[in-house]
Amino acid sequence: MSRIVAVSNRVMLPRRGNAPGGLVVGVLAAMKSRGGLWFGWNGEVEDPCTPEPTVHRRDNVTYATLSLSSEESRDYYQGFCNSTLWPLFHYFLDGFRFHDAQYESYLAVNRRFAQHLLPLLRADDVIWVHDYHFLPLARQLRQSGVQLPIGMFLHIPFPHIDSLRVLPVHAELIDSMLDFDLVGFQTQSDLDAFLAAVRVVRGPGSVAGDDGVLVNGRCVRVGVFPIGVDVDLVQQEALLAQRGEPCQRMIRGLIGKRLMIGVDRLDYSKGLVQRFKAYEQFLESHPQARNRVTYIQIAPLSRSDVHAYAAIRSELEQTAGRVNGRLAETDWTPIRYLNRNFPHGTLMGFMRNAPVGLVTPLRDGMNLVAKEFIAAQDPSDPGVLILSTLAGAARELTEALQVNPYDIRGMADAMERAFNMPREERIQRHESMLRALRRNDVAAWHSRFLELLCQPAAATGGCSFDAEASRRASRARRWS
Ligand code: ADQ
Repeated sequence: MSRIVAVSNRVMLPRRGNAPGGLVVGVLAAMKSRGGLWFGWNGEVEDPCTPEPTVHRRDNVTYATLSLSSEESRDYYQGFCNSTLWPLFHYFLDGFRFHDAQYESYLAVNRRFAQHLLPLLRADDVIWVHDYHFLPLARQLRQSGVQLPIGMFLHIPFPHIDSLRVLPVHAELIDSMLDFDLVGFQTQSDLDAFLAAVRVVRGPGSVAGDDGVLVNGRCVRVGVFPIGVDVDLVQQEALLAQRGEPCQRMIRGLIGKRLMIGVDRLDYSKGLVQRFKAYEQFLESHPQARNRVTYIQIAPLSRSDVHAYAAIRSELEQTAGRVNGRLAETDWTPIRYLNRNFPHGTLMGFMRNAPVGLVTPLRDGMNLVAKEFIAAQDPSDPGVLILSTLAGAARELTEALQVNPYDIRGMADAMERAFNMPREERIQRHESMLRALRRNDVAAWHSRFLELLCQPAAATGGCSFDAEASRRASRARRWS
């Protein structure tokens, strides 16, 4: 079996107290089950940056990491990754910025990482690149002569071409993505948006069907691979944590109030301000709920050196403060807002104790918290998930109470409905969503992706359309 080489912006060595985010959880699951090499940034910024990768081995995974220089952190990471690609791919055009120098830094970091990866590669490797930080990595590796299979999975949404066009280098980026052998997306609409962009950049003849793109006679396969969770593991974690001190303390702190929970990285894409306002509206229009429910929002700070993140943080503090100031009683705090990490198991225990889970991003590639909330529930008395239609997870979790995250009144009504949903209905919705979770769990996600990446294109039906007809069509277009 080939060795798997995973490449991601952030590589985290498993350590007690680490709270890995969505991408890391998925990659770690793939690496743990198959072993291999995990290569990327170690999260540190130093001048000068590490000249060579630092290598560690844990269980059957080798970790090879590099640091970033302060200039790279500013221009590549905070700049092009977090102030250009992240807002654009999540459709936040207000927050979008483009600077040539930051794009140059993005290319240079991709080049530097490719150069350091080269000597670590073996002849039988399969390379799996993750996310928007490394869209041009395959191009850099190919230019150095690498012919191994290289796949890319995009964890965040892929925007429609009409938004993507605002990025001056969009054609170049799309083109470089076509140096991968397989490009995977969370949902069908992300894939459709990518193929629409490819048609515009390379001509309609390059795409036929939705499983392949033809580039200079070579087939680049594309597909949908919704990321999932390890359902049994989450269930075990939730059960175990429920008996532990942190959960018991949380339950004591509720003094009998019913819990509504939100768990997110603090990011403007997660819709937290709208969520706080919807809760305020819910308490205003349903005064009987006051002093009976408590909303706990856990949101550890992320990317706090990017301006937009500092702004959302202060807006949230003000909104939570206002709601609590207006409505709190001596024995009741309506919103408990915590900017900190918890061990994963503890979070699953918190979720199991919550009759309502609130996952209302303004845009999200998938959202694993939605899936974890369902998996963590007690099947005989499950909680209700309120889920944004703009999260990738909404495509699978159709039995959640789906809401428009910009519709404050709609979300407030959903809270009322969730707290009062009869048990029978909750059980039936939960069963159906649990089935969906098991169909697309984290093992299915990585094994489907890697199987396809390891197979030659002809064996998988990718680019099964008539390549010669497609070439004729693009020649005809050039002359018309
Ligand atoms: P994120 O937006 O980071 O990642 P998300 O899907 O929301 O990820 O998952 C977050 C993960 O971090 C969950 O496993 C959650 O339990 C954990 N987590 C969150 N807050 C925590 C806390 N306070 N303490 C400990 N753990 C915490 C990107 C995309 C998503 C996509 C994932 C995976 O933006 O759309 O679902 O990758 O592909």
